[in-house]
Amino acid sequence: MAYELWYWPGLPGRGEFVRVALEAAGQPYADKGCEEGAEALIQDLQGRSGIRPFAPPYLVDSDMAEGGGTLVVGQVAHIVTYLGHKHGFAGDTFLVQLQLTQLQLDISDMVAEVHATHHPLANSLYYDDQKEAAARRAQEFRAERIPKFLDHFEAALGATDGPFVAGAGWTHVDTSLFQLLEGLDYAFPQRMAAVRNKYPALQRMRDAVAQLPGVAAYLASGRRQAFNEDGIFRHYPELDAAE
Ligand SMILES: N[C@@H](CCC(=O)N[C@@H](CS)C(=O)NCC(=O)O)C(=O)O
Repeated sequence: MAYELWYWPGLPGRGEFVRVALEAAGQPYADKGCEEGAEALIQDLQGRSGIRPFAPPYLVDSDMAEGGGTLVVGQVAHIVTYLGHKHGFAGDTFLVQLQLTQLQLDISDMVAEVHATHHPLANSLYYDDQKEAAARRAQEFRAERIPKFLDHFEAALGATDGPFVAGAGWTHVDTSLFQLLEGLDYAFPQRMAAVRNKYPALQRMRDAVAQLPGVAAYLASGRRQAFNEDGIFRHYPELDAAE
């Protein structure tokens, strides 16, 4: 198998953005963190030298034709863009490719802000140790940041006739937006219910991604991990509200 995905077991987290892109593209992969556990992941990462991934997820591609080497790619935005270039879902022209990369980085920014709603002070502290700051951060995220980011993605989808951001063919941005919306719905169900009607193009894209044969098969497979309170997208009822 050409691809190995290394990510923490037991949570969809950032690894799921990579999984959805691989599944949409019909590319087989070994889900190494899930198969071998967290200790194996730590050992694998620490065993790598030189320019190595800073943190999971990372993708190992042992099928690099040029030079015959093994490539290790870190950073979600970079991984899915790499896959898109390799398998033809990163846009047709250089200009579109650049725009898709930009949107992919915007998605990474929003994901980091989602994480900050439950970990506003420090990643090393428990949620329980930063609940007060989390409540303030989540209130600001719900009121200001969700509309600002979703308006931005809705406008991007309005640039073509859709259903995808680059038009009729899906790209890595669509699979990532799909996963982002899934996560936002899990973490902030009241807020998302309140704003959902403002984003018809996002909803249409999301439905179209879910219907891609590879994604539909994955969703029906039972292999997709459920969201939980260990990942990026956590549902803490006290952090959600309609406003
Ligand atoms: N910007 C990176 C963030 C990677 C990241 O924060 N990974 C988390 C898990 S979702 C992690 O294990 N971080 C360990 C650390 O930052 O020390 C990406 O998008 O891939």
